[in-house]
Amino acid sequence: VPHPAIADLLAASPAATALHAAFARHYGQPPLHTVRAPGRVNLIGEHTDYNGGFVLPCAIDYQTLIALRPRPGRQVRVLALDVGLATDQFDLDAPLAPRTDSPWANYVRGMVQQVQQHLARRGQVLDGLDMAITGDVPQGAGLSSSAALEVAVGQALITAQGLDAGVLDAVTVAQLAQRAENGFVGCQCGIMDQLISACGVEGHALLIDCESLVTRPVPLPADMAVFIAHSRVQRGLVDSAYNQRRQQCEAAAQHYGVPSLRHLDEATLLARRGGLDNTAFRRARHIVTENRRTLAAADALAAGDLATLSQLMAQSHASMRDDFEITVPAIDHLVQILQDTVGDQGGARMTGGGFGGCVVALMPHALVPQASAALQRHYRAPSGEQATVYVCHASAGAGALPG
Ligand code: GAF
Repeated sequence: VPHPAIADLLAASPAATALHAAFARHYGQPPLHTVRAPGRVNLIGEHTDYNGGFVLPCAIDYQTLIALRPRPGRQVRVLALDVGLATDQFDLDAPLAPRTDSPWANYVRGMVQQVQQHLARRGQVLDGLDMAITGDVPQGAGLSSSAALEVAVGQALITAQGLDAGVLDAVTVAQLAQRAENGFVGCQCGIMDQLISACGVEGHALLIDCESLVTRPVPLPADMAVFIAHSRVQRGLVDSAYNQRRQQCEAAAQHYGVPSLRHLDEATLLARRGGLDNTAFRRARHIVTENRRTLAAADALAAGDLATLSQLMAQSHASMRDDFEITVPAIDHLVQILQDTVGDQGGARMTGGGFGGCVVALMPHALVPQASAALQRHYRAPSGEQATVYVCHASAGAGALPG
């Protein structure tokens, strides 16, 4: 049975209905359009994006929704349903500053600013609009709720202005969203999260070359579930540890004399390691081997070779644990439980930036009840909480809802 398109399901969903009602109540008129952008889960290829390498994420069927209506004048007004109906308002002709009192607003402001500058470079002007935002991407879980918000704002502006892909295409939306996050929000992330949210393909993972930004959709077998377990370990020190890993990778690239670790092969990694400290060497080894594993995993998935996929995901997890040092004991335990359950019928590993957050497993739908039961029986976070499970379907990237 083909999975009904997410956009069609959403257009009539309770979330969209509640969003439209809130918009109409707040602004005194109904919205004219509704757009969506999904969160994501990365199947393999971790911390490779900012090293110009390969990643294999899929968009998930948890998303940010924005209802909108163009308005005369230069004001942008924003209503956030999930932040207690918080609001923001700013003038498109005034300098735009980050708001320290409401972090959520900075994703919106940063993205509006980027799109405005992009249009200005083409001699076009961004007009005012009203937006109302809601969504079900779990926040702080490592499933890219921020990228979903940025890309949804980009899609809202495209739809409000009727921009065609010649003016603003999906890859450019992702680049602008990454720039908004780097510059306006202050997180030095790579391009993966924004690109998969903008360019995801229904029923597929996307192999992304983060240097050229060329993508290859890789079909997920129809009977395969994308099983995500949130460890309930709060991701501590995420930004500082993330930025530190980035610096260590850059130092290693400099040592080897390559523009990025993407351009280092495994023979050279070993042959020219003299003088490089052991930590930076292990960081580089993770990136170089992870790029190889990611390319191999895309081929294994496309060929339906689940035994190979299983090994590659296990090796990826071990490399994140031992060489990149971004896992924590509770996450290692969670992965072990899932690996024991799925065996060579799928695979499991930590996903995302690390230090807590989520584990991803690919497995036949038939194994989902068993995997959930194993987690209930054998897993507790240090806080005593159980893992939260999300069984997902690979979904399409951002777009406008019908109607
Ligand atoms: C976070 C970042 F935002 C991504 O760019 C990526 O580096 C990921 O961590 C690790 O693979 O999600």
